[in-house]
Amino acid sequence: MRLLDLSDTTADAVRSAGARLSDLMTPSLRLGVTGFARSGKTVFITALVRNLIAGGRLPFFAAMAQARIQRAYLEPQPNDEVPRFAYEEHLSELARDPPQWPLSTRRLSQLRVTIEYTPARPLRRMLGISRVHLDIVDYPGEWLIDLALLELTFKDWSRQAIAQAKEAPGGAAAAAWLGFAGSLSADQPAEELLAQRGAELFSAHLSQARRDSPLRLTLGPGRFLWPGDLAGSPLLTFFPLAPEAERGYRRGRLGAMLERRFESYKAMVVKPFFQEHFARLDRQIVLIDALSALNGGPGALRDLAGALDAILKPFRPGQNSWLWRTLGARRIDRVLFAATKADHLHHTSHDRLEALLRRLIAQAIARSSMAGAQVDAVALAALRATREAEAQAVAGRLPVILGVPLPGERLGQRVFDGRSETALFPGDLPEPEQILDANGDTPALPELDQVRFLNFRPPRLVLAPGAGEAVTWPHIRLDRALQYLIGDYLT
Ligand SMILES: Nc1nc2c(ncn2[C@@H]2O[C@H](COP(=O)(O)OP(=O)(O)OP(=O)(O)O)[C@@H](O)[C@H]2O)c(=O)[nH]1
Ligand SMILES: [Mg+2]
Repeated sequence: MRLLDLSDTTADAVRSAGARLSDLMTPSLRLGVTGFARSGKTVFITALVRNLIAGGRLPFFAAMAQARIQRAYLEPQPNDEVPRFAYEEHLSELARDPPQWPLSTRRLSQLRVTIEYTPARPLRRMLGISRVHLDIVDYPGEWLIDLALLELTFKDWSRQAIAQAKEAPGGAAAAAWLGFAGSLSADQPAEELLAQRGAELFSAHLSQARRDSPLRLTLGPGRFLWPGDLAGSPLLTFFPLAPEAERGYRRGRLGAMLERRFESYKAMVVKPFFQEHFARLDRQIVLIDALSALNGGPGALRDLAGALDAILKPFRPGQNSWLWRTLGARRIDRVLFAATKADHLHHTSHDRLEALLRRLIAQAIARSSMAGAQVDAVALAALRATREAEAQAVAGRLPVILGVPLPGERLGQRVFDGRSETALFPGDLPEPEQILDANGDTPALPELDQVRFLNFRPPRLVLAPGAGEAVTWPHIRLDRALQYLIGDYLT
């Protein structure tokens, strides 16, 4: 071997060792993005990544506004066992003609964006460009609600779930499951086929209850609704059974089998999720579709308040001491609650939406005590699908929004075809105190009946701008959310 070859190879080895070393020293920030089904998680993550990578217009995101971001790019994610967030696919759905919203995604996924930036602090700036890995973890909000199961015995959970099923108004699936479960005795022999049939009927009831009232957010267990990679797993083969007596179940009997599987679900599904994913997050954003809850009326708002309360459970110290032991030193220090789809409202109502969200979470926080974590609220639209205008009405000029309602959306008698732009007066959002009173109750509000929101087509985006063309990604307050969630890591 010639000397030159050797020295080349050595230099390369030194270089790549250097790269590995600096990668080890690159801090990573794990951001959890959660929210209930259809709350806007996929659109939010796609928007966040796109705006970081392509340099979007983000005046309230200091590092971008001060032109300190040199480069942001996708890198292979660190955890091989977690599916990658399908960023490119979602972006290409938005770029179709006509543009489409991304398809529903209901499992855990992850994406790593590496950001290279010039530090703002003079001393650090002398050291040159810094790097941070942003690991974004997307998971269903329903899984957070499962934390409550850890405090329940199989019998308590069964009582609750049966009472809930009886409340489901006229649900055929609920009746079918209740009929089946009611015909069984805890003392009959444990048979696998019974467990499977019961679990199928129970899941069908939960899915129908959720379809009939999408805003009943605390239905669960979460994996029965959104199984993720557990679809078809024996860990989901159980169902609630009316307790017949306080004494324990006999070995080899149906009651004992279902109870054991319920305990396995807690030990092998719920706990590992908190240990492996939740406990390793640094920051968290909880996306909330408060406008759909407003559309659903007082009952839906009450359900939302209850669900937010449940979502905050993991942040309450003492309630689950094993969780706090697991969280250890590294624990979520900032949580942002975001009311999504703010573009369904005229900007004159954005502050009210934010204030309503603050009121909703204030009550949830008052009932707990959020150790350690700072909490804030924002009303945002990750991808703005509407424009604003004024229309002349008899009563004067009305602030309206313009957009293309999705095909099949209805307003009174009118059914939209998904092609034509429409001007809509969504109504003024009432003051938050009127919507939620001091007791956290939601009185019947005639004004609320006049507030109506439609779903719109996404806007046409210029994703590959030609010379002189700007990248377009209209949004509302996405930059403020970014500043709160990651801004301090880029100083
Ligand atoms: N107008 C408007 N609509 C939005 C926005 N974000 C989401 N949406 C609407 O909400 C729907 C759901 O958004 P997703 O991002 O898919 O929500 P998700 O939480 O990932 O939903 P799942 O994967 O089904 O749990 C979209 O199909 C859009 O109709 C937004 O910023 N503006
Ligand atoms: Mg999704």
